[in-house]
Amino acid sequence: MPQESATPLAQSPHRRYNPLLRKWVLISPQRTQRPWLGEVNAPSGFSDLRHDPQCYLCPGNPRAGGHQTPKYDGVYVFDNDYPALLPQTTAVAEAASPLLQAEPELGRCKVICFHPDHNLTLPLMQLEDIRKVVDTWTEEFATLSADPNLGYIQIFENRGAMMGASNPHPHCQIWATQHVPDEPALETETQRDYLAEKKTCMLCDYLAVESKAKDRIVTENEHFVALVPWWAVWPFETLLLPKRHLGTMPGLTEAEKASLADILKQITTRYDNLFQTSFPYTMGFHQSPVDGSDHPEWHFHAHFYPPLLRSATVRKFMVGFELLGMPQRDITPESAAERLRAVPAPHFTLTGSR
Ligand code: H2U
Ligand code: ZN
Repeated sequence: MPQESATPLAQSPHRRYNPLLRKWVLISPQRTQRPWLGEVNAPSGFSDLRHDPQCYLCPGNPRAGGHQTPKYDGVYVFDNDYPALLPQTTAVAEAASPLLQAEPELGRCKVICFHPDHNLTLPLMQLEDIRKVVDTWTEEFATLSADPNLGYIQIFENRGAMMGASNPHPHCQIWATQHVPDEPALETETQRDYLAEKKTCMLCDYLAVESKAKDRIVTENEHFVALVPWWAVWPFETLLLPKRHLGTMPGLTEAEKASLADILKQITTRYDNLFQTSFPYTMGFHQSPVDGSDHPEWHFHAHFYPPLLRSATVRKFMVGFELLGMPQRDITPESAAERLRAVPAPHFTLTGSR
């Protein structure tokens, strides 16, 4: 048995449990006692180009398959011209073995342009314009959830080439699927089991713990909290939680929608300011499945998974031990939250640094 001592978590290797996904993350804070090694890159990732004639998401430009993006002036939604899922199922051949299972999967794929301006990312958008995006997400969720063929709706944004985004024009995607995908299916199971056992909501309880501890909270407003979760895998991963228990975006009040727009602007601004770059990430909303069952266990939330580690160019790779064993991180979630709290709040491009 290895010797036990009372070394604080901030100094010794340990693992932390993620109850939403029933997974562990290895934390090795002794590798970088000080998370900040002083590397600074020139401000990057921003462009002054408001309209790119080559961009298929800019108003009035041609898209694939002979489509044209109209001259929109707010938020613009269209069916993905290269959808990963199709609205009709096609039968698949019977498996030759139970070890070779396959089943059809139908779905819908949409693209949502946040704004006509090619270079206007969420942190640079006006609050009222982000609010229009929140309203569109809510309407799209409500419409798609009425389709009896669909069981789950995933809204997500891939931002930056580092995350595989094919176009810098601010946009997100919706993939709505017949089956509930693995990650939200597991979150459904863990939240359901927690509710059955404790008679309370896991994420309501978690938020109460974090609100008391305070050291992982990055920012909050009247209705939302942004925090680096206890079990964060990515260096500056955050979780956005509504303070009230609700399962889906259509359950948000008008005031909560305004608060959601505000917390999105706050967190994405802090991200950009951290390394003075257009901070890459995958973000997405996890909402209750729309599979026809009641889901009292579900607490609506958003995950931000950003890959950057120390600067605008140095990223965390999930390779080696992480790929073969379990995720690992060096800086503690508490020091990541501290870094994100410490950055100045106004966006750096708006404060004269470029
Ligand atoms: P990403 O940048 O996150 O890859 O999203 C862009 C989406 O836009 C992508 O899914 C679609 C791609 O299929 N697209 C169109 O629908 N029409 C086009 O003309 C080009 C790209
Ligand atoms: Zn564009």
